[in-house]
Amino acid sequence: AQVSPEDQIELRKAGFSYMAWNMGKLKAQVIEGSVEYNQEQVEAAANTIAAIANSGIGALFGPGTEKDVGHQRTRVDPALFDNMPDVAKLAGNMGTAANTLAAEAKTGDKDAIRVAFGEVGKTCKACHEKYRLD
Ligand code: ASC
Repeated sequence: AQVSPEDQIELRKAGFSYMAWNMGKLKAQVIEGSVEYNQEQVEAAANTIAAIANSGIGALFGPGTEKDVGHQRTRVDPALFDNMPDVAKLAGNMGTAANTLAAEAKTGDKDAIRVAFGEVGKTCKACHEKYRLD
């Protein structure tokens, strides 16, 4: 089904926000310890991050989504649209790192989860530094 440029921006932002929310849960439980570690919740958060990272969210960076549309604001750098092979590589790295995080979450090995969490964070940052404005 066709998704309008305005809806593509809304959906991709929702996807990234939902990933960020789940990264926050992991941060609280395995990095900061501000929330007690819960195996089921950690697994669910990691699985959710992996699912979104591997969902084909890149398809929501279609023509006409290089700038704000209607009510939707975007911080995307228009340069992203001229570098799709690189973007696909960065996205693939995120998917791979997120799958590793999900696998480590399943084991419950907190040290391994911390490392895998850090690796996922690096893949978020890699794309932001290249293709997100401000
Ligand atoms: C998050 C989040 C990001 C990434 C990034 C990692 O939890 O919202 O954008 O991690 O900060 O460097």
